[in-house]
Amino acid sequence: MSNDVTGNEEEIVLTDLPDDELVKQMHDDVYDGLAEEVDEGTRILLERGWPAARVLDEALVAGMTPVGVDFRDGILFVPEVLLAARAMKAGMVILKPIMSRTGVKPVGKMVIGTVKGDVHDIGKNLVAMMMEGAGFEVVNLGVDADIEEFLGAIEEHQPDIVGMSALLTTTMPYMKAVIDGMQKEGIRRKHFVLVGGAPLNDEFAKTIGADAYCRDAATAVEMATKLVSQSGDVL
Ligand code: B1M
Repeated sequence: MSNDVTGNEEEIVLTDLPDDELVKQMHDDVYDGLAEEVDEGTRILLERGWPAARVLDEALVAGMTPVGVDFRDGILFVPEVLLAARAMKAGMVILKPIMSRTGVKPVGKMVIGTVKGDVHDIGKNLVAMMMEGAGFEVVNLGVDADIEEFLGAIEEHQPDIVGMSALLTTTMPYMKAVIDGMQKEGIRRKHFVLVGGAPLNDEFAKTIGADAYCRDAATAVEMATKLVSQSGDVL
């Protein structure tokens, strides 16, 4: 909806908007938690020939950025942020199968989860989607995953890469607990460990004994692809 010169609300017809205005509208719709509109906008951009990765980056991820800033600054609160996250997911659900299809041959396998105590999954799911798009088979453990879940999935799926996500400073240390668990089982050197999440950095990854910190999904894909292609030399 928007106001016309008389102050009355006008219905915005998404299909009538040119690409740039549609993308701006989608940023507003993510911010306002309007899942149906984000779903529609995502479909329109795909129908107009946008690659799924571009829709993801320019319409959805860019739409979520001000949500993070306003949550941090106390302008938005948990319920609004949840709605925005759901709206973003409405678009991601459409993009996921398309991005998964783009990878032709399986490049490798990844087990990924958000660590125990942490329910943030938007970034982790983005990483999982991008990895699938790059041709990896991904086993997604969801959120609040404990050591036993990680070790069980590693044993069952024998992944090349173990990925962990944490968005809270209080849950970051749990990544080390998982790595220590792998060490204890004598399997640490059989798998690469990549970690990510907004509060992490290279130094932290090094300290806990991970192979690398990935600042975003694209870096995770690059790093995983590089490590797997070199794995003959390393593992
Ligand atoms: Co939360 N939250 N939250 N939250 N939340 C943050 C993280 C926070 C920074 C907001 C703030 O205060 N500024 C803050 C953490 C402060 C800190 O510890 N440093 C915070 C807090 C405090 C909390 C609660 C404690 C709030 C409360 O209840 N008082 C609570 C904790 C709940 C819990 O987990 N136990 C909480 C709850 C929530 C919601 C449930 C409301 C919701 C999560 C919904 C969901 O995920 N399903 C939520 C959200 C949405 C956010 C913000 C606004 C956005 C996070 C997000 O999705 N970003 C966030 C503020 C912010 O980040 N600016 C905030 C978009 C996403 C695409 O980015 O996750 O960073 P990101 O992922 C990136 C990279 O980091 C990287 O790639 C991704 C894509 O490029 N990456 C990886 C991530 N994981 C990776 C794994 C890899 C590789 C790369 O493996 C190989």
